[in-house]
Amino acid sequence: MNTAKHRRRPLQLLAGAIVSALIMAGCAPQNDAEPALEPPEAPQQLMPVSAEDIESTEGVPLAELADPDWVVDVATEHAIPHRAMAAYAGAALRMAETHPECKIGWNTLAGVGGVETAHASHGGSGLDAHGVAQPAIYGPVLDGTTEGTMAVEDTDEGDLDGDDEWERAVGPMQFLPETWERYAQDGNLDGENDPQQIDDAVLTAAEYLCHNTKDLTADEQWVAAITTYNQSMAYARNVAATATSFEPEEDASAAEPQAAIQ
Ligand SMILES: [Ca+2]
Ligand SMILES: [Ca+2]
Repeated sequence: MNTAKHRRRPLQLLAGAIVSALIMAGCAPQNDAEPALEPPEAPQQLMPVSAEDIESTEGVPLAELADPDWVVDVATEHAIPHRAMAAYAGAALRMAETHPECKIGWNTLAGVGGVETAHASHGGSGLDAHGVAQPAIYGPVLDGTTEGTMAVEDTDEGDLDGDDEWERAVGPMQFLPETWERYAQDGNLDGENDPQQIDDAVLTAAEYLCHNTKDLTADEQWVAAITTYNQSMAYARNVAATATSFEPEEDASAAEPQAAIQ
């Protein structure tokens, strides 16, 4: 039984959320342990195909914004759960309307979601018919006793993370409760902001990534956004590699008919 392996991943998941919270509190820690790594190039920001008959994303649940056939095809191609793919795609379409300057692609969100919780499948979880992680996803208790994590005292009285003494990162996109409270969005339009619900979590991540960012197609700004989510160049490189892996392969035979259409 490989206990160490099972324990390691949550530590990786949480490093960034912790740092994000500390940055917001104005006391970013030194990051001496990590060797200097070159920042990655920004992945292409990929846009989904919209569902037919949608003139505005306003008032439409995130999961209904992208073309359902496109969602299934791309999700299957990249082994992303379909429900998570619908959320990534819907969030990119919504943001294109509400924050066009940010240019966030579905693959940046899928890169974060993939690295954080393997698209809400971490620890045997999965998304139910409402897009809610079952069982709910919680990071380790941030009481400072686990190597690689810091102590983060409770801010939510246990409402979101079930712990009224310390904090735990919550949901598919691993938000600390304090960060969630600040940026929370209602992606599925059910009137609740639920960090365990994939549309809410992904749209909140998109808002967070675009909050101080002008253009995610620029290398420096993409890296700045991702390292705000998690202040680690290794993390940024990991997300970049994951997001880049979703780019369509160059296919000379496919290029010709597309060129003909134009
Ligand atoms: Ca708490
Ligand atoms: Ca909601």
